[in-house]
Amino acid sequence: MKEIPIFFTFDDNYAVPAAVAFYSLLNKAADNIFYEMFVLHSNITEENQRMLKNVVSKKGNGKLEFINTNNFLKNEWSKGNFEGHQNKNQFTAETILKCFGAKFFPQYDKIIYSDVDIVVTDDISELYELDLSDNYLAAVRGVFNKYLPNELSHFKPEHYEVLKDNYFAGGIWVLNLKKIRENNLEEKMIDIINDNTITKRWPDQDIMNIACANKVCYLPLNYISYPYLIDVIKEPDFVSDYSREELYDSIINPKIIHYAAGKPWHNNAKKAQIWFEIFDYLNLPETKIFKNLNTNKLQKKYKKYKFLFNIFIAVSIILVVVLLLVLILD
Ligand SMILES: [Mn+2]
Repeated sequence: MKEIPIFFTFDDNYAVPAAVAFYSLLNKAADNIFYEMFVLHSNITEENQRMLKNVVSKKGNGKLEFINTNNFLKNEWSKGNFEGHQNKNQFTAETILKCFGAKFFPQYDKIIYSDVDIVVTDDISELYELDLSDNYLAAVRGVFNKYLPNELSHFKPEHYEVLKDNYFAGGIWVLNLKKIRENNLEEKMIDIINDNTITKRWPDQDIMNIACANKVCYLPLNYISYPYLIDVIKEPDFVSDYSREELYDSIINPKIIHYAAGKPWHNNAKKAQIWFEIFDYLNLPETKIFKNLNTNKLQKKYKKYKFLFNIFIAVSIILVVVLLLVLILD
């Protein structure tokens, strides 16, 4: 058995997506692989912790542990220059914890980090075998860096110059904890968090990219297979550092499907079926993060009728007043 440590960090709202992600990871693991799984968190309920442990124990090839971070960096998060504050649904204080694996996992020299808005569609244990040499991490180069105008436009010139060809995404990392400790990189990252002259649009990614510039080992795009990429690459002005072969290979042979933009539970994601198959199998509940298409439609209908009803009431009142005036003046 080969034991592979992997950690995740999310808040209580993401317990259900995490269940799907965990099951898919264990379900696709090769026979000789055992995952030591950890969750960094500050508010996941006992009930959800039990539910997630049950999901992990289903396959018998993983163990799950919850680590309460006791609000580590919560204060820095609330005061920091994070554009993500404007979009509380997308980013929470937990987002930046993924940069701090060295602090929370002193027992390891290397660890995998993964998002939980994913479905793992292949064995990914080879990630742990990668020779990181003296790089801080392995990550996937951003596929939209050159195409989407707001991907990197927030960087100051000195950061932009360094990162424009190298900026990596945040969905999956292999962290070289030994190297990170040796060079006190976590202190440097806290300085970046506290430096309000640096705008952090993509909180975790920006911190890590600035701190790790030029010390990165790149993974194939297959580890972040974007469901919507197939549509984007057909745009006539699409540009990317990836070749056409690499782009299509990530779509045809995904290792991890990453619902980075549209989420299956918002009913607006491509390739959502594979996610819902696992969701159904695990008998998971539709929690408050779910946006049900049917109820939304009903709500829209109700709004329309409410509008008409209000007009009807207004017109009736006017008619009654006019009628009264006519009667009085008569
Ligand atoms: Mn994600």
